[in-house]
Amino acid sequence: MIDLYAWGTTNGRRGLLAAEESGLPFTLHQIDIHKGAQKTPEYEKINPYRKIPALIDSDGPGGQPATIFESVAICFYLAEKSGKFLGSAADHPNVLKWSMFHATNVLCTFGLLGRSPDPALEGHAKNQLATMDRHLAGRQWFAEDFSLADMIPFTRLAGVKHETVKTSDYPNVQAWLDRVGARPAVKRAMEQKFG
Ligand SMILES: N[C@@H](CCC(=O)N[C@@H](CS)C(=O)NCC(=O)O)C(=O)O
Repeated sequence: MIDLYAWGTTNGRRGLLAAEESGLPFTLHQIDIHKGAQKTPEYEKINPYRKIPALIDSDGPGGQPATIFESVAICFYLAEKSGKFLGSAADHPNVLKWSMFHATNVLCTFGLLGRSPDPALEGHAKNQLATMDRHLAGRQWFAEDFSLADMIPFTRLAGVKHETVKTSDYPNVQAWLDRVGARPAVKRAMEQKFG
C-alpha cells in the first residue's frame, strides 16, 4: 500500500504526478500546509524537514516499509518500483542527465524566481529555458520516450508567471509543456482539488 502525503503546490503535485503516472494504487492524504499539518509530531516522523510531499510504501524493498521524502526522490522511487520512466538501457544516461539538469538547476532557479527581483536569476532562468529549447527542437521528450526527465520539471515550469521570463518565448519548451499537460495522468494530478 502506498500512502502519499501532499498538498496542491508545485512540489506536492510533482509527487502526485509521479504516483498517477506510475499506475500503482495509492492513497492521497491531504496535508494542509496553511494549517501547519506538516509540522505535527506524527508528520515529522515521515519527513524530518516538515515539508510535503512524502510517501510511505508498506511494501518497500524486501517487503519492508519504506519512507521517502523530497519530490524528486519520490519520482525516482515510483519509477523504479513501477519499472517505468527510466528509459531503455541505451537511453538511461539521457534520462539521468536531464533529470539532474532539472533537479539541480531548473527547480532551484524557478523556485526562487519571482520571490524578489534579481537580474542574475532571470539570466539563469532564460539560459536554462534556451538550453531546453535547443534540446527539444525536433524531439517530443527530453529522452527518447516520456520519462522522469519530463516529469521532474513539469509542475514547476507549467506554473511560471513572470514579467520577463515566459515559457511562451521558447516554442519547443511550450510545445513540450502542452504535450506533457495533455497526458491523462498529468491532468489528474494537476486537476486534483485540495482543501
Ligand atoms: N525540495 C523539497 C521542497 C519541499 C517544499 O518546499 N514543500 C513546501 C510546499 S511546495 C512545503 O511543504 N512548505 C511548507 C513549509 O515550509 O512549512 C521537495 O521537492 O520535496
